[in-house]
Amino acid sequence: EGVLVQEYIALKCKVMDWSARAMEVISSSNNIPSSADVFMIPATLRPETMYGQTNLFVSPTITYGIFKISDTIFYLATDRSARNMVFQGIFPDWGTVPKVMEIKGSDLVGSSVRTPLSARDVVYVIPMDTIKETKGTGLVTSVPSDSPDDHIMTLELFKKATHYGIDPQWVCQDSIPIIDTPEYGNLIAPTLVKKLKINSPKDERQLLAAKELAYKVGFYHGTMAFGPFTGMPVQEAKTRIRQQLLDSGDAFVYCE
Ligand code: A2H
Repeated sequence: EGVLVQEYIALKCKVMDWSARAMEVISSSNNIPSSADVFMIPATLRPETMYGQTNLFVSPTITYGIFKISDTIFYLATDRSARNMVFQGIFPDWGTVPKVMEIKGSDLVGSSVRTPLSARDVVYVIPMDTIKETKGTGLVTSVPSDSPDDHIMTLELFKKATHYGIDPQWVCQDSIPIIDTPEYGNLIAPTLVKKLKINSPKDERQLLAAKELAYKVGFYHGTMAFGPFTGMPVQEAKTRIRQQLLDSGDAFVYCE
């Protein structure tokens, strides 16, 4: 990671419905008033793709914390990211990690959240094994149109729903075209996954190549194909959409 600071946009995705298991764990802890809002907080480097969110990924093996912002607002993320947030002034008391409870990622699967800007509005929480506890907030918003990782994981989960212990209906099958490119059309990730013959999330080498290409082509040659900045180059739209998310209070800057 060197000495460079990575600046993420942390998105506030309000929980609409808990999975049955999450509901059980949360009500028995008695630490979150039923009238409070809990937000799952994915971290992204690509705010301009948020129109295309179709699911939210959690790691089934990570234990997440729920942190108190106020009597009515709570954030869900990894402990590690919460410690960083303390020093960035995101929590009310500088110096204290306001953790009220813990919950396993596997218990969160099947919950639903509201996703700011997304054409889909409310999306399901589904599992992704490759999420690292040591990066971001340990939650990843799924944009299968522009992220090869998200696209291949979505295909895998749909094909092997029983193996993953999920309801296939939770997995959104339609990528939303949001960025157009001269090279790969307006569904860059599905196009690259096919072209590079990527069959599973385990095809790490090809996935890395697809990710780099998707990022470069999207950023340097892409134009917006969805939303109020349609027709604008991605390079320009990116900073505007980022600022819009911050101004509306739907996101905050998170660094590590
Ligand atoms: B990106 P970097 Cl459309 N583990 O957001 C694994 N991946 C994680 C993560 C974690 N703990 N936390 C964040 N990420 C993902 C959008 C996106 C992203 C698109 C295209 C590419 C892309 C929608 N998912 O990332 O290692 C998040 O997914 C390609 C790398 O810090 C985040 O941005 O550079 C990105 O990886 C951060 O990765």
